[in-house]
Amino acid sequence: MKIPNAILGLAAFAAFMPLANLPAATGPAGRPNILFIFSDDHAEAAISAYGSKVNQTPNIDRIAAGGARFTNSFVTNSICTPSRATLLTGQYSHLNGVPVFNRFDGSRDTVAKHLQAGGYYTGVIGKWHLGSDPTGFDRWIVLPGQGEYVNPDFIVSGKRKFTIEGHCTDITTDLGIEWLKTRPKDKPFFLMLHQKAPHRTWIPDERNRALFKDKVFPEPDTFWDDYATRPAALPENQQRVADDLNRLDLKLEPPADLKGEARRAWLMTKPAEVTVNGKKLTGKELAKWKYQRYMQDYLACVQGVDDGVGRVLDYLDQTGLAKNTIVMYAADNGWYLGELGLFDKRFMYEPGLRVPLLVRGPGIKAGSLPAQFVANIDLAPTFLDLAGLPIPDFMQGRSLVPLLHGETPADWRTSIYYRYYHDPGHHNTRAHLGVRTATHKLVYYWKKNAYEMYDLTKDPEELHNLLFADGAKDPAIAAKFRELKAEIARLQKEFKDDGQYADSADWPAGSADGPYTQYRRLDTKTVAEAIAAAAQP
Ligand SMILES: [Ca+2]
Repeated sequence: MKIPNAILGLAAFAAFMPLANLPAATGPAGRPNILFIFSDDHAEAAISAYGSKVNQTPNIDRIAAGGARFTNSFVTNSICTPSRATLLTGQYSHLNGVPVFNRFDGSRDTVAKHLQAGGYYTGVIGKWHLGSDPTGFDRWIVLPGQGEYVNPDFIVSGKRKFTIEGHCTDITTDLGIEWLKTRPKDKPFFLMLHQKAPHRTWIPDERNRALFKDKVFPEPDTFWDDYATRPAALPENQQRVADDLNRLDLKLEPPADLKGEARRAWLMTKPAEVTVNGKKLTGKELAKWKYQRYMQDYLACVQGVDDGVGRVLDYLDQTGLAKNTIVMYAADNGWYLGELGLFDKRFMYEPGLRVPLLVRGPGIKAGSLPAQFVANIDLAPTFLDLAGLPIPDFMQGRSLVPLLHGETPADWRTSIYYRYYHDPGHHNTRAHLGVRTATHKLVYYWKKNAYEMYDLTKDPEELHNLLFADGAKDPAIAAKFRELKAEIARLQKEFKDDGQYADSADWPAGSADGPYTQYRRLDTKTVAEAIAAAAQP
């Protein structure tokens, strides 16, 4: 067991967490509540506190203004299901058994089980996407698989399911507030409030759709990137705005006479020609139009998430809970807003690797900007440390509590190890691993035995692969290449990555998408009825 940092660095917590009571103290006055708000595919570049050029997120910004905004926060495998398994276990994919979209084994040890056993009332609401039912939670209500944006189904314990009418983002927020209202008041709480939005296919609520439908967004500098110097994986990727958005993504209306499979096939087609207001668009002109359509709906979905954050923060303020509640906001993976011509995540270029992380609450200095390298493996240890509970050895991350208190442990990490497996998989994105340091990045496409290396100080947009052609003949480049390869080897040893899932034949069985067909269907429910149903075993 590692000694909780909350015990070591107690000064900021002393006012409400007496040393003598640690770690057994329970009750709302003894330990902080933890509200973790998670969204799906929310780019750091679509948050105004992070300097967004395309939208304003006033409510997420409230967390930054009242607390800490991490400026170097990364993800270790930039897709949904693996990120969620890491969130629960504090482990890399190769140890938690979820390298791709496979089912999480609910009998594994998780942060929720430790918090529950440690006296917290625990819950998860919304997007789960781990295939198995949640374990370690006192009251949970989650979407089956990816879930739906409009009139979504939810599942609860006892293999039951029902529909709640409305928009998923608003419903998830309402469920969160109802959960808080009806929770037992004699324990601190740990609530994971997980929005489905702004995940593809980007269906916003009507009020935000109306706000964004005519907005125009600047294309990023690298939107027309030709991938010169990076032949290993970018040219064959299928997550390009210009070529890979389908008619459903673009909200094009199918001909009325199309039904069933024919209608579905029409919607799944990636159009090379679209008629807009009587004008036929192709080529560059069409790519530019697709970008606007994509951004309008994506950012409208983000706005719904931000609205929800605001309502939850208001509830905490109005009830007085805010003074003893840590609120965290994060996203499950990075996201491309047209950088390198891309949408989606996966690639460990900066937009895919970076994730927002904002934290406010007791003991955290308002407006602080921790710049240390942190990753999603650190979240589970942080929850436990905040709760004054020991961090089990199986967790590979470190508590962020010292960083939240303005301290920098002398041995804090200076590099991030990354590994993406889903190949063959969605979007034809090639499997890769790599390391990011303060100044450089090395990417290795192991199935192609191809490397890319970038100097992030001179080339922050990662357009110039230093190893292209005869690049490695330059002695300085060759030396940096050796250094970064050695760093990858060191990190693989530290994190026990033996390449367990490098071959797709070795991926674990089971799907993150269920099946949920055998779950018993109940009548449509209101939010209050749904939370009441979730309380029954
Ligand atoms: Ca995601």
